Amino acid sequence: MPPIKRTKFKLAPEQLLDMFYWLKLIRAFDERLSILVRQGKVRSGVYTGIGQEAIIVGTVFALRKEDYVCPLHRDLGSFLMKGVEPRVMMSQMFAKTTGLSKGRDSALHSGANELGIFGNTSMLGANLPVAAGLALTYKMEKRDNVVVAYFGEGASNTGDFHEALNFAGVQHLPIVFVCENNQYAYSVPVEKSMAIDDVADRAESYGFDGVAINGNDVLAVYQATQGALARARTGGGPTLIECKTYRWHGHSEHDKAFYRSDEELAMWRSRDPIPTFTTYLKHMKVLDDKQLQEIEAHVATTIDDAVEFAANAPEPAPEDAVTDLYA
Ligand SMILES: Cc1ncc(C[n+]2csc(CCOP(=O)(O)OP(=O)(O)O)c2C)c(N)n1
Repeated sequence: MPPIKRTKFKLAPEQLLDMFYWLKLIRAFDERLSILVRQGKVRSGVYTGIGQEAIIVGTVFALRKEDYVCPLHRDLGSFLMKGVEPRVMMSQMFAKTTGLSKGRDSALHSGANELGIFGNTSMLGANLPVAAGLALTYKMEKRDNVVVAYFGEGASNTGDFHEALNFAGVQHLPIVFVCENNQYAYSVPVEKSMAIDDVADRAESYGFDGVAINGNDVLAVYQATQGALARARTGGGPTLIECKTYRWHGHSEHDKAFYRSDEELAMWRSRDPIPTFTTYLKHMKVLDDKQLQEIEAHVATTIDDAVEFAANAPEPAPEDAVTDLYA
C-alpha cells in the first residue's frame, strides 16, 4: 500500500479566518455549557472538548457536505460545523422541543441525517462498526463520499474498534478513523491502558496506514485529513489519524480530575490550539486586532442568542415521548 501522500494545500485568508472562527465558537460553546451546567440549566451530562478543538475544526473543515461524521460525546463542535444552528444545539442541551431530539433524549445521543451526522450511543467504540457500515454504503453506491469516525484512545481498547478497523481494512472502505488521544479515559492514563505508545500503530495490523500527529495544530490536522480523504475518495481505503491532545476539564463537568497534576494541566494549557493559531494568523497578516475583536464579539453574541433561545423554548409534552418511534 502506498504511504499517505503529504498533500499540499493553500487556504485562502477567508478560509483561515473561518477556521479561526470555528475554533473560537466551539470553545465558547463548551465554556458556556460548563457554566450552565453549574447553574442547573443543562439536562444532560456535559463532556466538554475544551483544549481539543483543533481536531474537530481540522477534520470537518476538510469535508464535503455529503460526507458523514460519527461524533463522540466531546464533539459537539462537529454538529455546529456540519450545520446545526447554535440555537438548536443549545436547545438540545436544555432538552427543549427545539433541540435535535425534541427534548426526549440525553444531549449526546442526537444526530442529523440530513446534515450527515450519525447519532451516537453511550457505548464506547460502538459508533465505529456503524461508521464502517455507512462507508460500505458509499462504496456499494459507488459514491466518492467519506465517513469520518471519532473515538478516544480508551475506546481503541474495545472489541468494536478492532472489528470495525478489520472490516474497513478488508473491504477498503472510504473511512477515516480519527482518534482523539486526550491522554485519559475517564481517570485512566493512557500508559495504564495501552502497552504501545501510539494508537496509530494499530492500523497496520488491519492493512492500512496510521499516523500520529499533533492534534493541537489545526493545520496539521487539516493536512492529514486532506491526505486521508483523497485516498478514501479514490478507492484507497481507510486511514487512522491519531491526534495527540489533552482535555482541560474533567471527563465530564462532575469530575474534578484529581487524578492528574496541576503541572501537567499547565503544560498542556501552554499548548492551547487557539493562541498558537492566532499567532500564526497574525504573523501571516491574515488577522489583525480589529478583526479579532469582531470575531470575538460575533461569537459572544451567537452564544448569548443561543442560550436565550434555548432558555425560552417550549418544554416537551409528556405525550410526545412516544412519537417518532420506529418498530
Ligand atoms: C463500552 C463502554 N465501556 C465503558 C463505558 C464508560 N465510559 C464512558 S466514557 C469512558 C472513558 C472514555 O475514554 P476515551 O474513549 O479515551 O474518550 P474520552 O472520554 O477521553 O474522550 C468510559 C470508560 C462506556 N460508556 N462504554
